[in-house]
Amino acid sequence: MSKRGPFIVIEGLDRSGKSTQTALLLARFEASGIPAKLLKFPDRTTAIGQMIDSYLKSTSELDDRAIHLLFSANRWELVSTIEQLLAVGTAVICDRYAFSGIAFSASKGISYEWCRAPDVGLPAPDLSLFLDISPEAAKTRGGYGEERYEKEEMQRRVGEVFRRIGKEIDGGGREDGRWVNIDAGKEKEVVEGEVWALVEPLARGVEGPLRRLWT
Ligand code: 2DT
Ligand code: MG
Repeated sequence: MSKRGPFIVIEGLDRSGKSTQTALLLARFEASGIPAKLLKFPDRTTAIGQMIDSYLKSTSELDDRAIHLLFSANRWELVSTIEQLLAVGTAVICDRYAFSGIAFSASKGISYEWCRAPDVGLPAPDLSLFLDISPEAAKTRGGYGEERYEKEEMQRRVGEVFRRIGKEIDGGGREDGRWVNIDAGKEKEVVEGEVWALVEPLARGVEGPLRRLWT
């Protein structure tokens, strides 16, 4: 059986270097001659994504559960794209995924189980890397931006939920892939090396079917 592409998710707090690291990872794949595609959630280009974008920029208001479901729908509308890419052997790198969905909404006080439900059954990453940075270190990188959620107290709570998600995945067998916390406070080159060391064993393809999240 031919191998499918690996599905790699990079999660992290604001200012953790997610955009930088996902771009560097894509470049590593390209330099190795391995086809790869970088996706980003929320994907603000779709109709649903535009609603999310205006919510994040505070030009619209939405009920906490309604926006949560839009974030999830924004992933479901990309599922066939992800599946098709993986099937032809292309690596898919995602900048944020369902774990951000849970972490941010649960931080607003919605129950963890309610937050997880709409994402049950999504393609499961083969590897999830969490770029962890303290709010203090984030501050030294120029602080947070203007968007909703980019506040120290929110980021602190979000980090706690991310760590809970990671523990559950590590303790929950293989269905949800593997979760690794990375200290994103280090130099960008160091973080990049750690990321590639974890991704490289999967880079040329994965045996076996794509798993489903939390099933
Ligand atoms: P970026 O700064 O990465 O564009 O993210 N978010 C993201 C959620 O609340 N739920 C989700 O499901 C996802 C994917 C995190 C924009 C903000 O959107 C938040 C930060
Ligand atoms: Mg942001």
